[in-house]
Amino acid sequence: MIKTHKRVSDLHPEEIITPGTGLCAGCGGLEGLRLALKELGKDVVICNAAGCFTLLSVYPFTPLQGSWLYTTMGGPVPAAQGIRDALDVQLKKGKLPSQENLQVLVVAGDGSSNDIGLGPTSAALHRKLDFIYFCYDNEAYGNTGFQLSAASPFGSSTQTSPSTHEHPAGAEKMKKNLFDIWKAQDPTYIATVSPREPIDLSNKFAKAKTMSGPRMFICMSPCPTGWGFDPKDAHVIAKLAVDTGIFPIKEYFEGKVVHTKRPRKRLPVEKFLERQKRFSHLFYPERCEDVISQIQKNVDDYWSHFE
Ligand SMILES: Cc1ncc(C[n+]2csc(CCOP(=O)(O)OP(=O)(O)O)c2C)c(N)n1
Ligand code: SF4
Repeated sequence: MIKTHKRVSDLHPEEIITPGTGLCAGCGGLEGLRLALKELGKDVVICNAAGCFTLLSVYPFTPLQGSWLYTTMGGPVPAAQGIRDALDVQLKKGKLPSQENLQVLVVAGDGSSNDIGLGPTSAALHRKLDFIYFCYDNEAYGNTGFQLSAASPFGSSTQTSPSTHEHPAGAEKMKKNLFDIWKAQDPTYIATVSPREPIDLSNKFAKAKTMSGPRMFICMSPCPTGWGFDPKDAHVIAKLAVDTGIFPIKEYFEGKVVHTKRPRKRLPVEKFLERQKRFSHLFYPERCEDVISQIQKNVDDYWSHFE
């Protein structure tokens, strides 16, 4: 039976990522990965797509206790396939004792996950590759200066989608629905998680660890540098994303989607938007009522299917 955590003091005390990394202070994705690795443990090999998290392990320094393979932006899943195959061959030949088997974990940003890496990922899902995918979703190409990705939300400003006279909303496309794209290929498990919901996150990783096949986590990753807020407020921003209903916390398992945390009374979306510089054009020099109302409507429409 899976042991479930009820309070933060139940979480594993051991840190698999030790303090002192090259990532920004207050990085929500890093907190998500720290919690995830507490659950997965040391026997993990990470296949990392080029992005911010590449700075986690820069040879010869690493804050990690497990192994790390750096790949191109499109390459982490093919790398995971190669490692899984190599482990399976060694296990089959009896050259690797079963207790030394490793969990293969992909760590990639939303740019890699939604854009260039999606084709190989879809192929691996089709082959039912046995791996876990951790997408830290900072809603842009963070490492290269915060450019628009397919996960950048409607109404946000990025380096390549600033608010202008002709394009006052900034990003004009809706965020790609990575959860549903994965769901269409019926993987073993998919979950969205937030670093501000550590019990929910940890229990989901504990559950996924007992399964095999493709398993996916999309981690809401407040990014002080790109989103424009004080690093000390990362937990507040992450909480507002859930409480406004902008970031639904859910899982997909055995054909069903279940919301594992529901905002009791959803706060207006502007409580989340007004705290970040990337949405400041929606409030100053004047309020863009049409864009704010559209964002609210999108959230209301989503939840109307489940209320
Ligand atoms: C094919 C390719 N194009 C561009 C780059 C340059 N590049 C390195 S990291 C990065 C951003 C990746 O964005 P994302 O996957 O969202 O991760 P994040 O940077 O936000 O951590 C880019 C564009 C690259 N490495 N490879
Ligand atoms: S730019 Fe954002 S996502 Fe990247 S390390 Fe810094 S806080 Fe994290």
